[in-house]
Amino acid sequence: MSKAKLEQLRSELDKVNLEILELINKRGELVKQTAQAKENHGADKNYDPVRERDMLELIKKNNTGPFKNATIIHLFKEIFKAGLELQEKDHTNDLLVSRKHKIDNTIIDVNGAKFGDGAPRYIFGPCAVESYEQVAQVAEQIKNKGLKIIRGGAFKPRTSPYDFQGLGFDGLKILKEIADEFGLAVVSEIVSPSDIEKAAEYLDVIQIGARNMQNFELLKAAGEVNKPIVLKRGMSATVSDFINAAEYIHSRGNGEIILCERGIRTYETSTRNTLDITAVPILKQETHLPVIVDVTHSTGRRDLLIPAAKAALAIGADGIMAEVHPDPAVALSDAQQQMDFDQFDQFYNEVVKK
Ligand SMILES: [Mn+2]
Repeated sequence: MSKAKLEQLRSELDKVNLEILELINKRGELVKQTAQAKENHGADKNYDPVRERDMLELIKKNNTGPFKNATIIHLFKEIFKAGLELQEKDHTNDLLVSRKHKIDNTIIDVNGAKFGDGAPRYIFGPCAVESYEQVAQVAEQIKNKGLKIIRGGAFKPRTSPYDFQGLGFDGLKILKEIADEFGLAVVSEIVSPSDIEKAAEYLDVIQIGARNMQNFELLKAAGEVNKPIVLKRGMSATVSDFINAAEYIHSRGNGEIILCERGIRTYETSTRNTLDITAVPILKQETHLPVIVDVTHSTGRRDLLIPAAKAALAIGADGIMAEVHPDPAVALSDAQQQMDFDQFDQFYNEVVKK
């Protein structure tokens, strides 16, 4: 073969490559348009296995070689897969909670504490509401530090059904009474969709806990109420699961969502959960929502609260949640990890006041 002939073949190959490139991109455009047309018809399923099989059959029937059918099918399946990914990528762009949907940070004002405005915000309080006296003591500590928010659990989803389950609405009433007395806003967890509307009368912020992050009926109910939501990450939820859970709330009209990283379950046993610290900047990049870190439940260790909080703020968290109890040793839940008042002072001096 002459050198000139080889050059000519190579240049033809280059030309064919560019033609294939053009056709693949043309196909990508058509796939996107098809997805759009499907959506307009109310069909939400992008992947249609029957349609894919029909397309592959048609290709096989027309294959004249030199490639074998198996090779051709393999190549086309890759092209189809790339098309599907193109549709999926476009779909995440459409999420209401995504940064692509809204570039500016969502700022959520809770009793003057603006979550997402760039300054760190704090939510402290006991794990569970046990009595008026117990909550009032914590409220006084919070107020004396010039802080604005108290947390406390009235409905406690516990791992064991024999553990303290909380005071329910009686607990919410205690929280409301004390919050009014001390000028604080109240954050508390709701576990049942049917309680949300009634609970909104007592609460300033509704928390959805880790164990309920994929309780979709609860998420929908939270999306229909006119109160900010603290949504905790499920202990086995990926960042994508977490973002989609937030989307459930936003899709029903309530865009005031504070995401709370609270640790995930791993094989590590030296902490109660593993604080997924990089989830914070990922969530900040992927969504426009404020992101806070619960240092109590992620670590499960009092000695790690301060370093974990410092790390969370250093990596870009909009706030910290931590549990404080007048006498943690006798607490009805999470006795191992709540701060007493001396530790609260220390936490305040080292983390909040700086
Ligand atoms: Mn707790």
